[in-house]
Amino acid sequence: MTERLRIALQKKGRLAEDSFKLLRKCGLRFTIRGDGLLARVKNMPIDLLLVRDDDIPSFVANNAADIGIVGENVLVEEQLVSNDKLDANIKMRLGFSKCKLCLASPENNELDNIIKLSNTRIATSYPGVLKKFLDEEKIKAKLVEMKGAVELAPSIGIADSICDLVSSGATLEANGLKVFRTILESEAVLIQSKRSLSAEKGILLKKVFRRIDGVIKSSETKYVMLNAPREKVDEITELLPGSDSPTIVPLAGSDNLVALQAVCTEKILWENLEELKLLGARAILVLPIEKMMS
Ligand code: PRT
Ligand code: ZN
Repeated sequence: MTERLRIALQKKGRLAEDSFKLLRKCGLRFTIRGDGLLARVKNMPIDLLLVRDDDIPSFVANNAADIGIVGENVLVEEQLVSNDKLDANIKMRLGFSKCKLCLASPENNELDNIIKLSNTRIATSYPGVLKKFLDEEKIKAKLVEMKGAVELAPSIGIADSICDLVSSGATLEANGLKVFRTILESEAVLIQSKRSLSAEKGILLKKVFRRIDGVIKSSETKYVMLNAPREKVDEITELLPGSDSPTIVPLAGSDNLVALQAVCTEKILWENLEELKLLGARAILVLPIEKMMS
């Protein structure tokens, strides 16, 4: 019987949809039902284990899943608070669910520097990460552990400042709080244990990694086509973010214009296009790339 690879994913929440989308882009076909703990991938020997994000590092470490997708913040916290050393390590950074774990305090109060945290109360859902930070900074403060709604702690009088995740900053602003220090930057990561896998699973896992890598690379990679004055080709090539050796094709009926085509591996901004235009580039097209394999 074919062994099935098991991937632990968040069932519901901020990571869930992007994790499903990533795997679907990798060619995995599956349906998520409301109540199920397992979703079967129809076209590959893979099962998806759908759980709360906090359980993902220990499930990977304890062999309930072979790999998992989780926020780096959760992985680091679980590693710090777990009694045994967790065998769950970052294999790939996935580039979505970016956020920061920050210290923030009520606006207009003098708690605007970590030195001033001594002997104060800090509310957080990340006691492991916060304690490590405070120990490294040699600051003694009281941690008030909360499971959620950490941003309310100062206004209800149970803490002087908070240590919480921030993405847009709107929640902090709505609660009159201001960030004064970032202690961890986070994004979704793919994690794996150091356990060795059967040859069969190993081959399948390599295939999944190669596809994920291809999806991540192709999301920023663009195919650029433009017409350029022949004598400006070198300067124009230098301006194309993350491209090497473009294809240059003569343009029918024009002696001094060429068509240039290149794969750009870095983000292309409007500013890049404006600079290209200043050098004489015309008819600039930036096209998405759906799949890549090198
Ligand atoms: O139920 P389960 O335990 O699986 O989910 P959860 O409720 O613990 O986690 P969830 O779904 O809220 O978040 C999952 C992961 O998404 C986190 O562990 C982070 O890695 C990542 N992430 C990215 C975030 C945010 N952005 C984020 N903004 N997690 C939480 N937030 C919170 C933030 O603390 C604030 O309270 O969202 C609120 C809005 O943020 P602002 O700054 O945009 O206002
Ligand atoms: Zn959670």
